[in-house]
Amino acid sequence: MVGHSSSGKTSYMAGLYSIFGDDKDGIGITTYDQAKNKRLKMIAHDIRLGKYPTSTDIASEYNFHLTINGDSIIPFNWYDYRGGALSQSSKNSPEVAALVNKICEANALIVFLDGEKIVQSTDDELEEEYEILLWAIQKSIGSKNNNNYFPISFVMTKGDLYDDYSVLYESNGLDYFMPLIKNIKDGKAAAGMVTACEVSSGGIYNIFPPLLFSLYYGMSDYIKKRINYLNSEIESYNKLWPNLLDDIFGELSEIFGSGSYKTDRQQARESMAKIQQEKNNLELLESCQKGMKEQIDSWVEENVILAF
Ligand SMILES: Nc1nc2c(ncn2[C@@H]2O[C@H](COP(=O)(O)OP(=O)(O)OP(=O)(O)O)[C@@H](O)[C@H]2O)c(=O)[nH]1
Ligand SMILES: [Mg+2]
Repeated sequence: MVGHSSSGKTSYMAGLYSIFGDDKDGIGITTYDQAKNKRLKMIAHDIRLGKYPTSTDIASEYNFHLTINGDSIIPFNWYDYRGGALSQSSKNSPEVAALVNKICEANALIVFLDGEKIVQSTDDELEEEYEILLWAIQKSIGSKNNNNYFPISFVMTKGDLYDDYSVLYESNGLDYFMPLIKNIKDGKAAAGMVTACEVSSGGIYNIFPPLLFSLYYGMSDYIKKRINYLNSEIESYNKLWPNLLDDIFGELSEIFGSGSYKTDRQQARESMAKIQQEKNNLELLESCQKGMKEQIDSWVEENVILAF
């Protein structure tokens, strides 16, 4: 996720985690990093009491696992890009180059637009604020392969400041992004959406769409690549160790105990079991795609998101 300082990235992440973190029901996210787990929950707890987090002064990365009904399915990394860096940069700065690289490597992008700024800023202020970000996103899309759609979600934050989200949708700031939105719509490299959210003492609303949109469009490429890789691993294990999976001898040596060392074959069998487990997980995820698309379509119908 990328967005300027104070656009609401960390608050969003904490809001997301407070609802979907360690969720045992349906889709959830979890981190085994106990310190981060505690910190995210603490931030959300504080926000509900009206106290926001301090600014993220360094870029931080969360190593999450996607869970389905509490079972860990795939690992994914979520990068909280330090917003402050963008305002002080020029197009040729190393920080901007690093951002472009990061977006190129990513499976999904969530752009945070400060709900206060996009409504209040003048054209000049918007240009100063968003020119580099817009340029970086455009450049990244240009270098994506066109085999599948790269998901880009624009999240307008701080929706609680307005009686109606239409203020955000009709803002000068969102208008500034229209050329990029049109490019995404007309091209085949990316799939885009806009939504508004709020994370405040009044409640946490509308934070699931960017996650699901990112997952739906971002994961098919990942699943394909991973399954191809796992299949090639299975093939090479099978060549080296025929009939590894119904390895009776391995079972027997486990029962009788083979001393303090593990045989190569036992090790291979364990690796093979892990590969099979990951493949099962990926296939389970793949089977959720249809349901995810239906959910996204119903959000479009209900104007919760605007897709393009
Ligand atoms: N009213 C309202 N204010 C919000 C909301 N989200 C964030 N804020 C305000 O915006 C400030 C910045 O939020 P953060 O989540 O820290 O923003 P950030 O994008 O992580 O900022 P950096 O870490 O500096 O890049 C908070 O201190 C709040 O004052 C929201 O949903 N509603
Ligand atoms: Mg932050």
